Amino acid sequence: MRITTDQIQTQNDKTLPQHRESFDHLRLILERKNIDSQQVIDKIKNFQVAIPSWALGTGGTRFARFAGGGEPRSLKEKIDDVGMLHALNGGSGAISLHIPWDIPSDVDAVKSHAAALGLAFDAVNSNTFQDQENQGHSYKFGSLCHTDSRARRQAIDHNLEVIHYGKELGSKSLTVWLADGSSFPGQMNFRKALQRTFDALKEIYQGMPEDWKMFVEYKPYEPYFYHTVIQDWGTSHLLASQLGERAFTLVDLGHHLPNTNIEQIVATLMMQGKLGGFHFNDSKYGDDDLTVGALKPYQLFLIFNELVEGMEDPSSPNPTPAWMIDASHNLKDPLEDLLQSVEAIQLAYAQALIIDRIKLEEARETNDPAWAQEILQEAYRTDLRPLIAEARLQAGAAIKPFGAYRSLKVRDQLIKERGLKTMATGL
Ligand SMILES: [Mn+2]
Repeated sequence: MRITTDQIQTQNDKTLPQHRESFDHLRLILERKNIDSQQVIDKIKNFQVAIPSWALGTGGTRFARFAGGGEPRSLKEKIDDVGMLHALNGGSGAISLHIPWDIPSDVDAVKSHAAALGLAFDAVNSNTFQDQENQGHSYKFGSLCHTDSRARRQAIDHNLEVIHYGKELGSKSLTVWLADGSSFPGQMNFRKALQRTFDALKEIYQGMPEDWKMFVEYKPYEPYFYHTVIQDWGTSHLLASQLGERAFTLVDLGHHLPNTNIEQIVATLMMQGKLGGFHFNDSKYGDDDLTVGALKPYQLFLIFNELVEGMEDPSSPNPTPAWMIDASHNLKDPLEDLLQSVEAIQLAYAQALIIDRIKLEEARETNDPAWAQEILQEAYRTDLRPLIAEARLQAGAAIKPFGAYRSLKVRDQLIKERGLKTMATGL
């Protein structure tokens, strides 16, 4: 299924007069603050968040999975779904593939299908956190950290195979997230496990093309509950630094213990030029993988404040990070959830772009915390939704993507096309 420009146009016609009124009003408010709204809009239009191929189906918990109906049955249909998201919001112009759930069997067909929908291939993701059928060695006790060199060899070869698929599709980066760890004290030798992981990553790193980047993701616990080999940003940064200049840390918002100051981690990594990838989601307790901005939109704004500072600093050594949504949808329609997530990301980004950075630095230099808070919250509390809508309108997308999605009855159409009891590959 595809959403046509005519359908978008018809939807937009309904809300255009109201949108014009709201946006004109906002533009005046921003003008009074000496903010050029078009400059902000252009940055929003250029900001593309990748959708992972596993996010289009219903996610489960370790207890149950309640399929939602009309789930994509193939990689082609997953690309169709991302294409629809991109048609609606103009901000989801990339897909991040997971291997082996989504092995492209006909590379040329997959490439041209994605290109026709305006989609690029972002980072490719390996999977050594579960055993595949007919796999020679189990990952039950780890992959790159495994005590058995044959299991490590298999995991290294898998990552090299993922790079191979990525190369064919035009990806430029590999994301490595390892579930490796232990659940009981004494089970694993911390030092040996980290050393083995480093040695294996080195081989994978050397197997990447010259223009590729490696993103090393960290996570403090889960699926193992006592220790994780790459538990935090410090360990990831240590590995990335030793691997080489094309290895970076990847920050996943859900991969921190409660109340961690993620914005500070972002600032530190960008200062070192080592923030390579970013996974968006939201959480209350752990790696809850909820809709971005559903719980802590202010924290997201504070994180974007640091991201913008790092990205706008001409002397910053940090490349533009690869952005991806990494969430699971076990209650909502995944496409609706993703539309909400992208909007929350764009809003936080826009809010961070209108912070008066000169005044903020003055407040900091004169040790004036009250004034600093005023400046931050002045930006945060400005309703920029009409500006995001204008960015979408200019990009040929929907003024109100969520409303358009419901009004077009997309899910009903998908159920008609694909059936009620389809099941997307993934978790
Ligand atoms: Mn992640």
